[in-house]
Amino acid sequence: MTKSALQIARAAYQPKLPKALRGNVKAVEGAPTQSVADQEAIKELFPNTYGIPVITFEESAENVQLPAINVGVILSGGQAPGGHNVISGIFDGIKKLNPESKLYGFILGPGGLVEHNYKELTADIIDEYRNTGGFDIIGSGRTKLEKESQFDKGLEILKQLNIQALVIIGGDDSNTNACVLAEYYAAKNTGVQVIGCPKTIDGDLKNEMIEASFGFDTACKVYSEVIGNIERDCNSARKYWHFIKLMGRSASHIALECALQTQPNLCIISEEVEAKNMSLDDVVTYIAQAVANRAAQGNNYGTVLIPEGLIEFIPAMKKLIAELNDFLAANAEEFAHIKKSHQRDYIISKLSKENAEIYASLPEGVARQLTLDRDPHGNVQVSLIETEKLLSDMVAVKLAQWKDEGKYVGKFAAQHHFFGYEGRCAAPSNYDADYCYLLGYTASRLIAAGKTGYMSSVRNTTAPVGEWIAGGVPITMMMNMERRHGEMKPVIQKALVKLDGAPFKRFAEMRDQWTITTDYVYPGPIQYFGPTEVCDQPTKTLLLEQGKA
Ligand code: FBP
Repeated sequence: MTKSALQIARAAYQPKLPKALRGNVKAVEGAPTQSVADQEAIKELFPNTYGIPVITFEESAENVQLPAINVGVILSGGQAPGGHNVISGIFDGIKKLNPESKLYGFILGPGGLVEHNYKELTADIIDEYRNTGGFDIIGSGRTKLEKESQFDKGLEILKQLNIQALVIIGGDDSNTNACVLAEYYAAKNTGVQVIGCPKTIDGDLKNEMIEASFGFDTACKVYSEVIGNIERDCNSARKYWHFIKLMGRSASHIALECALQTQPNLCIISEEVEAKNMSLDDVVTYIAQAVANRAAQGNNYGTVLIPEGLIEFIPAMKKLIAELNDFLAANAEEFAHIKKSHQRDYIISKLSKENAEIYASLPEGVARQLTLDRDPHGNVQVSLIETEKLLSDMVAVKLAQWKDEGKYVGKFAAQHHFFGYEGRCAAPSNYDADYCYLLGYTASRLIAAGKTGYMSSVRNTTAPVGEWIAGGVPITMMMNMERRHGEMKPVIQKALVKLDGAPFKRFAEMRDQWTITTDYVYPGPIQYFGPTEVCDQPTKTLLLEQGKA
């Protein structure tokens, strides 16, 4: 395989370890825990994994040699930079405990466990993937592990390979499923432990004990590099408004972090739109007003960041999507037979009057995108909805109207961008390379300590790596009950942008100035080698959350 010069140099990077983990460790147990909400219900559903303590690993003088262990690993859901380092951390961790230990990777996500599709990950394979982006070492998938028949089928192969522990690397839904699996295997006394690792570029799997989901740091740096480049182009040509949609599913963490890094003229935060009960027209008016204000100063250019989940946070659109979800779920067969050219009218005829009116007002493309297939969790695939085009089209219409009324003088020409896949497989930044390796290494220590139902946790990550704190957090501690597909289910609470949190507050303080002045920041590409202030900076979100910016 031909490798780039950077790939060759980067392969030699040795992730840093905190002092406490460099030698022998001991697991120190904290007080019993409880779930964030709905304690009684969660306790009843997870009798074997509820209430267990938080674990912290500390240095130990005792050198414990353990029998060899076999471990399985699964990559679940969307790619995020650093997955390969989690796997190399697990590998190095179990080999250090006993060189005879083995690591098996299940192919293409949770489906690999159920279908008994696996491969042993040997040292030569692992070495090929150290510090690289992507999930291609074993591939990823979105099969949901939730049925007992799947758990039993998985158990067959785990027993056959003598696997004592399974590490599931995934987002909130995959870790919820990991916890259900841990409980099931514990209740059946199978002897199989299950450990989760917090992954997702979206940044929405975080709480008091999990500072960040891995991949968020690198993905935001990649997007911010390109947004900075666009801003510079924008400020050079001075003739376009750039509408940039950013991945991130429901939460606006990516858009917010990129705004803090690049200081665009505008950034919409979905959580604020919902809190202010804004309509689509309110959002359009807000953008159009900023365009008009800049035009009044002779600046017919600018940059707008839009989170991909925005549409679902506009209360009226949310209602429309909910009705569409129910309707399409119940009438999938009939809808599939409607000619494409008749689908719009068909949907309008089936919706309630209020929603039919909103649906009819949407541009053709967006209306069609709202009826596309749902993901396995029943969600609209927001990455497929071209919100950036929808908004710029509607802004253009409004500005034309204002021009007729003499309220706007200027030119409006838009360019559209969507950044998502570009950042999900980037080579992990030093932060993600270290963080991920350590999440994997810590998972191996949780396994060695006989733990199950835990998420690998690494904290204090705005300090130098030597001071990072490694341990495990009971997954039940992060759970609450939520309605899913009409039923109450235990799930990990999704972390949306907090409007009273420091990152949003900083943005809110600065945004009016950024709208009027052209105060762009150009972060440039991720640096892997060089001074620590250039190479090892965590995200602004994390620094602000920890009171360090
Ligand atoms: P995860 O929640 O699985 O980490 O997915 C992240 C994500 O990149 C979202 O930001 C995006 O909406 C989605 O995946 C796209 O899904 P797909 O990869 O299936 O197109």
